[in-house]
Amino acid sequence: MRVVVLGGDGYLGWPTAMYFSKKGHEVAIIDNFAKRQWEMENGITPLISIQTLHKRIKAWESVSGKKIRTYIADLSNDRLVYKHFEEFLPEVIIHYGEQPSAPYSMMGIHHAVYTQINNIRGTLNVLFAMNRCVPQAHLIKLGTMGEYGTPNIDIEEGFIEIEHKGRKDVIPFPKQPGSFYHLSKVHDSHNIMFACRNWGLRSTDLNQGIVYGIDTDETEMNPDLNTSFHYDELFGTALNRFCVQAVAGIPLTVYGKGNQKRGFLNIRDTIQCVGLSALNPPKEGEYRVFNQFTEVFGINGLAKLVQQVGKKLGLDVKIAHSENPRIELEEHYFNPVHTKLTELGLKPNKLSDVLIDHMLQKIMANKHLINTETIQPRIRWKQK
Ligand code: USQ
Repeated sequence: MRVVVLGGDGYLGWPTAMYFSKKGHEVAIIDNFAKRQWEMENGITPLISIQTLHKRIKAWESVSGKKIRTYIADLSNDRLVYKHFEEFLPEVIIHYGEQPSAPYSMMGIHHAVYTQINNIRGTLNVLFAMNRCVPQAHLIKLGTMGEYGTPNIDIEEGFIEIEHKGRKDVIPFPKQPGSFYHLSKVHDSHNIMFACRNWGLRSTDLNQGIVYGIDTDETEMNPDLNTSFHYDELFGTALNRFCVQAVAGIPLTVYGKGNQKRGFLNIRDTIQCVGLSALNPPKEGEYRVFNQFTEVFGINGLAKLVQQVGKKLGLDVKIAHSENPRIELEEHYFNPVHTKLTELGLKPNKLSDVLIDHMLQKIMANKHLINTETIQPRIRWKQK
């Protein structure tokens, strides 16, 4: 298959591109290096520095013998999206090319507006370009479990059957997202569903949970193939942050009571889920939603796990509950359905002591690179 990875220079995009390339697919990356710019804007870097995309691609070619094509383009530029789709003619479009951080989107008006314009416009351009150049292609779009929020009922997989005044219908599950970033994904979902219904496009919207992990099989092949592992307030997700804090000797930053529950998955499972989605495309005109996570954890539980595993490695890990910088429920019901990817054959890499041990050891080997100034949360959800 010809597979294009939008945002192929990122934390998930780069390992995804290598995975499909290794499987023998023809792979191209489209990226504008926006993530590297957001890092510079905020004075943050991944823990282990990553190579330029050009060097990564060369390193990949030397270990795998396979070429990955690159197009440097901003998805906001519709002409470039059309041009590159016309040239590469992708059969599968994997779309990670968005601003992915909830805190970044909550920094203020400019960051909120930027996040929504960047994400929604980029996705609209992809839909129009797909419709014009490759209407039979399959769009695999990274959405988020955060689109649903934390309602007091079971979360279904995209759609819910409702009986109202004696009539029934299956409609999109209600959305109650918790940040302007998560809202951007909701708006994308509506636009994609509309394009499928109107133009007959096909798409899988992956409502992904919180990803953790440093390595995939491909990144481990050569240090120049590392992916960007963040631990700062903006781009570091909870468990990744806790592991770095444990090594740095900083009390784990649990926000509020820590009883917030979320769906989590290993970075290896992101790749596996995207792979399964690509191999099992939807029908023409079909818009489907998969809830993409493997396990539910409470934030306190994760912090305790890191503390326990850290202790075995001689780390004295403390846990500190700080005032929650976000506006979110700290005690809530959370029971999302997630069977569709399992039905397609997903074999989860579940969180274990061994895995946390592996992450902690890798971080310990790079302890000197930790910038402790970027760890404490500064962005508040409440605007003055
Ligand atoms: N949290 C802490 N301490 C921290 C960081 C986070 O207690 O140091 C808590 C947050 O308050 C929240 C939970 O952990 O309750 C998750 O926060 P997060 O920063 O790990 O994840 P989030 O902001 O929700 O966003 C991440 C990704 C985003 C993806 C989303 C999936 O950055 O791209 O869409 O996870 S989900 O959360 O399921 O919507």
